[in-house]
Amino acid sequence: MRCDKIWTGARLATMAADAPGLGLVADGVVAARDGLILYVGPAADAPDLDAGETISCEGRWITPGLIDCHTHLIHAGDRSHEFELRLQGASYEEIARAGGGIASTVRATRQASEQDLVDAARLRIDALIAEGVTTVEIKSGYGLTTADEARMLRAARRLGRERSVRVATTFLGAHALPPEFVGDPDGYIDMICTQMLPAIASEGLADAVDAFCEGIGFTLEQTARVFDAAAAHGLPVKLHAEQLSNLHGAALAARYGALSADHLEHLDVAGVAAMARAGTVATLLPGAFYFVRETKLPPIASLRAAGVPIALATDCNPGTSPLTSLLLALNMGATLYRLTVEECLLAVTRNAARALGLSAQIGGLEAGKSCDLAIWDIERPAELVYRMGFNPLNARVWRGQ
Ligand code: DI6
Ligand code: FE
Repeated sequence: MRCDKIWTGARLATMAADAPGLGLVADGVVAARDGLILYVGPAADAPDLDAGETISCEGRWITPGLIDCHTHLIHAGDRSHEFELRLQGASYEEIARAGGGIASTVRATRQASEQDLVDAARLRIDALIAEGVTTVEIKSGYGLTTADEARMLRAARRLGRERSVRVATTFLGAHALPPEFVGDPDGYIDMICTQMLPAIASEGLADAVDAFCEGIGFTLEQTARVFDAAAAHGLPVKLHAEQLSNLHGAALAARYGALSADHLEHLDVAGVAAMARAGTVATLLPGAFYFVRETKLPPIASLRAAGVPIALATDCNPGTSPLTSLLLALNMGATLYRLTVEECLLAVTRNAARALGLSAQIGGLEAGKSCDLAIWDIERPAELVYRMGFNPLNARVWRGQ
């Protein structure tokens, strides 16, 4: 069989949907043709492969390229000063009153050109790429006008063209109330549904639609209107739900067949059941939990018992999770949430792909999927979860390159 490249002498954690656990293969081979996996599995079962290039992995481990399925990577400005103020005892409220918080990121993002946004985010995406990440989701949500949101999403798409990484974009117009609409959140939701979303959809700038359903964000009713508009444009939805309080956002998201509901610290049993029925992924964001020193744990045992697929992501954002290490998010998933090694690794591969609606293309080493690989200098997959601040990536392959 003719192929472009073959990796031999590897130990594989395929994360394949039909394999038990991590889908381990002791003496494995991966063959790529035209950017896709042509064969993956035991060397002993491999067909006759006639490769342009053969790479010997010398016993290293290969996993699917990692997937960061929830980020706010595109933004301008700097909020490290707020962090300093908080360490000196200032409250969020005081900081917000002084013009800080999310509003300061919105101001800075509105002033930034598309080029500025790409330049600032490049450093962050490169940090992820250096850890074997091959797919990154990027949300808008700091522009809050049609033009500013569209510019954020164009910058995200451009980053994906500049770097060897797949970028999935999400329109998060309903992230915060812009200053122009103070006192009129329903007016802003009207504008999202009748102007912003149609414009963004017609330019093909978003792969999904998200909202921040929260006391300090938008209500259940407002979220439902955004979801209806998304459905009218054929876009799948996901939701920031139950992060600070329980508004029953996850159940609403499940009713709309959401790809994922994210954060979920305050999720209740009814929400878990609704997500299980709908097949909605629970995307957990331990970086935000850690950074805001949250103490309410998401209902991991209930999610596990109900068979809700769990994903982990960085939530990279300037306010509550300035995290650009998916490997550290793995460690936090285990340390803070007591997820098992297997759960953590599936959470940034197979389940993260599902949270993006990309299960057919990525998230597992399986014939026909994109040949996105992370090759690691480790002795056991558990090392990827166990270590803190250590990067054992040996090589990264995206679409067979
Ligand atoms: N949840 C959060 O924690 C952040 N946004 C969201 O939807 C906060 C974003 C920020 O402070 O910039
Ligand atoms: Fe977020």
